[in-house]
Amino acid sequence: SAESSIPEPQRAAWKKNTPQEFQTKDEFLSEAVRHIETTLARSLFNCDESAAYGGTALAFRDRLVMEWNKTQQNQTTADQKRVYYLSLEFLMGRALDNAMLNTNMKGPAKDGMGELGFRMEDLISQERDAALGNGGLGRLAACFLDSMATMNYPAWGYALRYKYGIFKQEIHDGYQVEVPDYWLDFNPWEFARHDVTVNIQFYGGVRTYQDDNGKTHSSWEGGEIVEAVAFDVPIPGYGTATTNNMRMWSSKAHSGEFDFQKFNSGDYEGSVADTQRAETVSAVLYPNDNLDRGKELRLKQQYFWCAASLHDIVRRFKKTRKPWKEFSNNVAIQLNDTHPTLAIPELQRILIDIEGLEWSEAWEIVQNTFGYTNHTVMQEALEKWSVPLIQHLLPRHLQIIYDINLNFLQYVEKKFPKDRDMLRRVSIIEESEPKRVRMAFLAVIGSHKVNGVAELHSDLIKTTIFKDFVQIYGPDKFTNVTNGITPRRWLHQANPRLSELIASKLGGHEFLKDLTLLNKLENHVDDKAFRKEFQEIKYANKVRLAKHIKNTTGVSVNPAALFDIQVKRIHEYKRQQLNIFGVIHRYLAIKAMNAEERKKLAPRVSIFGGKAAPGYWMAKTVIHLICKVGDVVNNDPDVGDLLKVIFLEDYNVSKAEIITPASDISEHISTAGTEASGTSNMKFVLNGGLIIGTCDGANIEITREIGDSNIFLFGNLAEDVEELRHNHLYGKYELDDGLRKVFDAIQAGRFGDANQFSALVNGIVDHGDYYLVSDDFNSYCKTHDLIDESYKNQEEWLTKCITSVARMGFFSSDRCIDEYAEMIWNVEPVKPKAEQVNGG
Ligand code: F58
Repeated sequence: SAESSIPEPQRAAWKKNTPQEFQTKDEFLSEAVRHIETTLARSLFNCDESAAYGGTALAFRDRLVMEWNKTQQNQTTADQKRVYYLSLEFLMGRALDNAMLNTNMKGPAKDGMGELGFRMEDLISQERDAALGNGGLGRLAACFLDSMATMNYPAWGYALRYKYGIFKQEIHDGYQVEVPDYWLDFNPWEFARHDVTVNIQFYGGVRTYQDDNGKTHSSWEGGEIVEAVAFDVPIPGYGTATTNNMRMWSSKAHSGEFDFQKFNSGDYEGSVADTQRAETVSAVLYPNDNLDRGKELRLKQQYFWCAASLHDIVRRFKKTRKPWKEFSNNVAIQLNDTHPTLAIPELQRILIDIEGLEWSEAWEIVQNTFGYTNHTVMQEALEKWSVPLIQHLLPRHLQIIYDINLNFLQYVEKKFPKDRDMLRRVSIIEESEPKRVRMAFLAVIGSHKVNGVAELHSDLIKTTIFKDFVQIYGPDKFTNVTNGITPRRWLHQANPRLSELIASKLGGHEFLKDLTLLNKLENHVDDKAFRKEFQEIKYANKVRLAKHIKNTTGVSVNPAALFDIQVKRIHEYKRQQLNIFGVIHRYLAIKAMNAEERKKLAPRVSIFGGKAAPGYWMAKTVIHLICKVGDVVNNDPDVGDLLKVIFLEDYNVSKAEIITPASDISEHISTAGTEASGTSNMKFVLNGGLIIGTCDGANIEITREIGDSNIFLFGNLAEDVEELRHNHLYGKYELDDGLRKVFDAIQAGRFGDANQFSALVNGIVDHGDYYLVSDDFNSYCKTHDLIDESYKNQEEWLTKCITSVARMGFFSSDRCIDEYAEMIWNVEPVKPKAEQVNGG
C-alpha cells in the first residue's frame, strides 16, 4: 500500500500527532470555540449567531475531512472500480444538519451550543443554500451523492464551482425580480486544492503530421489556456464512515496567462481584463430549466468542466499503471443529461492524440466507460450546438465528432442498406443552417447504456427521440432507473418528528437506510395513539409553514385549512396556469354561494412557489397572475378563510424542507408525457401528504405502489396527447364552460390589467393550447371537488396518508443507486476500515 512506502519513524510521528475527532459535547465545544476565536477571529463578546454557525460548521468540516482522508486512502488501496458522476448541477442545499446527522454528533453539538446560549435551529438556518442547480436534475444529483456515500460506493461527483448559483427570487408588486446569489463569501464546506489544477485549452487549430512510419497524427495547438482549480467538498454517508468527494472546478487565468507582454507594454488594464475573462467561465449558473439557448459561454463551461474532470480521472487511472484496456474496468462515468457529452470526444482525443491508441481500441474504451441519463423528451430542451461554434472553440473535437459520426453512419448503412432517410434522421449532424451537433445522439452513440428516469419516460424515449437507435442497437441498450430521493434529508431532517414517530413504531432508525422497512407501518394504521400523533405532527408542520407565510407575505392562513401546494420551477408544461385557473374557478364558485353553501366548504390555502427563468415571459406572467389573484382573494371579506392564495418567494432546497412536510395535497399536474419523472411528488407522499396528479412521470409508479385509492389522478393520457393537439389546431374542440368563465373574469379586469394576461389566455383560446389546459380543466376541477369531499372525512384521509407513507419504500435514491451500480456501472461498495467507527 501507499502507506508502507513511508519509513516507520515518520509514520509514527504522523500518527502521534493526528488530530483526534471530537467524540463528546465538551470536545465538540472546544473545537467550535477554537474556530470562533482563531479561524474567525471573534471573541465571546462579538460571537453572534453567524459566528456560532461558522464555528460549528468548521468543527464539523474538520471531522468530515478526517473521514474523507481515510475514505479516499481506503478506496485507493481497495483498487476497485470507481464511479464518476458528471453533473453541471448539484442542488445541495444546506450541509450542517446533514453533517451532524451523518457524524452522529447532533445531540452533543446542540447541547454544546446551548451552553453558549444558542439554539441549533437558529444556527442551522444561518447557512446559505449551496444552490448550484435549477431544479429536479440538480437535486437528483445531490440525492445520488448522499446515497452513494451512504452505501459505501467509491464515487466522486464532478461539478462546476459557479460563483453565482441560481438567482434569488424577489417578488416586487407581484413581479419576479432576480437578484444574484453570491454564495461563496463564507463557505466552510469546501476545501481549496490550489495544487490540483488542469490547464484547459480553447480555440486554436489542428496540426496534422505524419510520423516516421507514415501514420497520420493530429494535434490541437495554439489558442488560449484557462486554468481549472479543484475545490473539494466532503460528502458524508449516513450510518457509515464513508465520506466521498465532490470536486468542483473553478476557472482562473492561467499563471502564464497574465500577459506580461501586454503588461510590460503598459497595457495593464488589458491584462487584467484577460484575467477576468478567464474567471467568467465558472462565474454563473445558467438559469434555464428545460430550455437550450446555445450560448458560447455555456459551451465553454461544459468543455472546461468535462476536460478538467477527465484529465483528473485519467491521471488517477495512470497512477495504477494498468494497461488502457483496463480503463473501463476501473472507471464508470455517468453523464447527467447531455451537458457533459463533450467528455466523449474528449476521452477519445486523449486516447488517440495523446496516448497514441488506435481509433477502434480507444472507441471501445469510451463506449464501455460512459452511461447517459436522459431527463427530457421535449424538443426545445434537447441540446444542439452549432457546428461553426464548436469548430471555433474546439476544432479538434469537431473533427473527432465527424469521425465518430462517419463510423456510426457506415455501421447503420450496413445494417439498413438503402435507407437514406434513416441516415439523415440519426446523423449526429443535423443538416440545418447552420449545421448543428445533436448532443443526445452523440451521448447515445458514445455510451453503453442509456436510461430514462421513470417507466413512462423510459418507454417514451424509445418510441420518440431514440426510436431509430432502438432499431440500430437493439432494445437492451435502453433501460429505466426510476428516480428516488434521499430519506435522510427528505424525511429525517425535514420532518424530524415524523421520523422519530416511525422509528418508535419500527424499533429504530433502520428504515433510513432501508426504506422498504416502512411497509411495517401498515400494521399500525389502526393504532389510535399512532394516528393521533401522526395527525398532530402534520398539524404542527402546517403551523410552522403558516408562520413562515405570515413572516414573509404578511398573510394569515388557518392551519386547519386544507393546504394545497404546488412548488417547482414555473413552466408551461408543469401547468401552474391550470392550477391558478382552478383557483379562480373556486373563487367564482364561492362568490356565487349562499351562506349555507359556504359553511359546507372545506377551507383551503393554495400555495405556489417556484422560479421562472429570467427570459421566460409566459412563466413570469403566470407568477404575476398568481400574485394578483392572491391580492384580490386574500382581501375579499366574502371569502375569509375559505380561500387564501399564497406565492412563496424564492423557493429553494431549504424552503422545500419547511414546505414539504406541511402539505395536505400537492399538485403534480404536467401535461401527460412531458414530466420525465418529478421527484417532489415522492417527497410529499413520504411526508404524509396526498397528491393530485396526471398520469405522467413517476406519478404512475407512485400510484402502483400506494394504490389508486390513495392518489387523485385526473386528465388525459400521454397516448392521446398528439390527437388532442391536432384537434386544437383544426378547431375540433370546444372551450370548457368553466374555463370560459375564468377567462371572462380575467378579461373583465377582476385581477388587474387584463392586457397583462392576454398572451396567457390567447395561447389557450387561439394558439392551439399546446399543453392541453382546456382539455384537462374539467376533470381537474372535478377532482378537486372530490378532494374537498374526501378531506371532510378526516379519519379516512388520515388512513390514506399513513398507508401511502408505508408504501413509499421503493422511492429511496438508495434503490436507484443500487440499480445504476448493478445495471450500468458494474461497481461494488468498498467497506470502510474497521478503525473508522464514525456513525456505526
Ligand atoms: C428534470 N429536469 C425533469 N432539467 O424535468 C424532472 O421530470 C425529473 O424528475 C428531474 O429532471 C430528475 O430526473 C431538469 O430539472 C433541468 O433543470 C435542466 C437544467 C439545464 C438546462 C436544461 C434543463
